[in-house]
Amino acid sequence: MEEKDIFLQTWMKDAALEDIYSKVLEGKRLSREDGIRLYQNPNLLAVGKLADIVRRKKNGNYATYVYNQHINYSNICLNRCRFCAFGKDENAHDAFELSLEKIEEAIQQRMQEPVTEIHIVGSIHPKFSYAYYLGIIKTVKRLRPKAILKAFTPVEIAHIAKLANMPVKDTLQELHAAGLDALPGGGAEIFSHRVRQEMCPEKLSGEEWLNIMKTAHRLGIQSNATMLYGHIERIEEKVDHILAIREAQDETQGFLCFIPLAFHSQNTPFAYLPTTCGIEDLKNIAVSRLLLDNVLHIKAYWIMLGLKLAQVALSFGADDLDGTIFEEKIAGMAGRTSPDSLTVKTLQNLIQEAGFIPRERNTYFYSIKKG
Ligand code: V47
Repeated sequence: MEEKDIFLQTWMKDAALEDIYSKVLEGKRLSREDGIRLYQNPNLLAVGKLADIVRRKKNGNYATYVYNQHINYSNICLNRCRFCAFGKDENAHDAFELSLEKIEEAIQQRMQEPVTEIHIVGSIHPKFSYAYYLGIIKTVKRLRPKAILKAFTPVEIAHIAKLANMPVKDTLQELHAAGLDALPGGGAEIFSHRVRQEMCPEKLSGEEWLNIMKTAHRLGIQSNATMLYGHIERIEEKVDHILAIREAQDETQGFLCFIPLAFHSQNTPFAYLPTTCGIEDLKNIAVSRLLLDNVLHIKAYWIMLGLKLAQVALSFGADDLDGTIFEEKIAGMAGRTSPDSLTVKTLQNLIQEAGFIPRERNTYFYSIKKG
């Protein structure tokens, strides 16, 4: 055995992770109990090292970013989830809604830039019609025919299907035909019924969220998946959430990446909760990487993690930083301290300084070669 292997073996033994280390080396699937133990293990560096082994097997020395533009079409929301500082009543002073002309303006403002992905999410608006949602898709595709449109979480898709008076499958099919390319991973929160009752009782259930994603995948619409942590959830609930994604992925292979989202509590009834700490953030990235053997990419979403921690997360299992963004309102309204847009140069520097090779990717994680 080489000296470095002996060192690793001893380290993992000291951290009481020797058996999980063996599974990782053999490429064996980790169990629910393994997931709970990893979360409970106080040796963050050892857990991170395990995640890094998997990350390097799957994604080598590369870390990616995307040239994207986020647009939020409205924050006027019928659901009013308790953890969300973004959603507002119609008459709130900071409520907003974008007409199709305003969405066009937002896209026009960036037309000189090589945006490859447009990410659009909003709210469960009380008045917008099905035609409005189709209008968003058509507007984006008219102005930016080559960009990939990633829009509408399963929560919005369920609402749009009601407006269209059609089953979800037919609605997705129509939206896809109109130009919707992929779905973002939002709205998943934590699938646990207990947590949802407390935090977002009006929202789609975890099962419904998963079913809509699986339906989309079967129609050829790929998506991301998220998990919101750092509030009232328990370790077991996070592990079960991640394993539910893993199970769905076994069925459809439609998830492109997984994004653990750090909860920001300001301007919510949960403002008494402290901001997540770095240890917790890195743990969530690392455990997700280790449990999700069938999801190729883990995103360290710098908006929620902050730039410095997102950069460190690249050595704890993450292989993507998301992108240029331009305008972010969801965490922005909940006390985010990071900026809301980054240049490609900054993204590349963050990746390089972390010891990885930066690569621009598109929504589907295909490399974009320049020049
Ligand atoms: O679903 C809401 C979360 C999500 C708060 O798919 C909050 O590429 C923290 O899903 N503190 C929306 N989080 C964001 C999202 C996303 C972002 C970037 C990329 C992708 C992708 C998806 O944000 C919501 C919810 O889980 N959220 N409120 C909050 N106060």
